[in-house]
Amino acid sequence: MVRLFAAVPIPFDIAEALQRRQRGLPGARWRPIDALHITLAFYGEVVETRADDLAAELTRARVDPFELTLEGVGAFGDGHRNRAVWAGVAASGPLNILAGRCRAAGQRAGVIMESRDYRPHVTLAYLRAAEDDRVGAWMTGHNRLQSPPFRVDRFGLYASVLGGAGSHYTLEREYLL
Ligand code: 2AM
Repeated sequence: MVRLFAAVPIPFDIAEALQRRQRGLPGARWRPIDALHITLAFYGEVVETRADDLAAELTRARVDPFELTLEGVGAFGDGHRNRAVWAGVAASGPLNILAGRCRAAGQRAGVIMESRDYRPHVTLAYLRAAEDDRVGAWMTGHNRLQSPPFRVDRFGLYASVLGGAGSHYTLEREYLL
């Protein structure tokens, strides 16, 4: 079994600017710079043969290259506490279409997909017992985040390997738009 997701990688200069915001929040486990991405579709644990089918189906999940801007920050919680902080993504039709096509590719390959709404974001940290007022203060300090627009001309199929210091991602296959 392999844990898979499709994602848009964040260009290095944009990721470096995000990295400068990864501080000042006790309890945050900041994600390393090479792990920063925008998930398009999450496939979960998939058997290897189905992973091969998925990789092939994703060749049909194409849109023309497009531009994205990162905008604002936020937090995801589970109703009790905040679990992650993230950078937001300015509304993008092409991104939503690409995400829908990656989801459809999963369904064609026989992956049982979760039915969550698609909320594009770049997770900056997972939180371990971070205090709500500190999370609020960090968000207030960064809510004017606005990246320069960057061109999206590829996406990847990534495997997520759970490790002691958080998940590590490996690029399994890259798709040029
Ligand atoms: P996250 O960044 O908000 O945690 C690899 O885990 C990627 O798939 C992450 O970007 C993660 O989002 C996303 N993802 C979507 N649904 C997920 C789920 N049910 N479990 C784990 N990761 C999920």
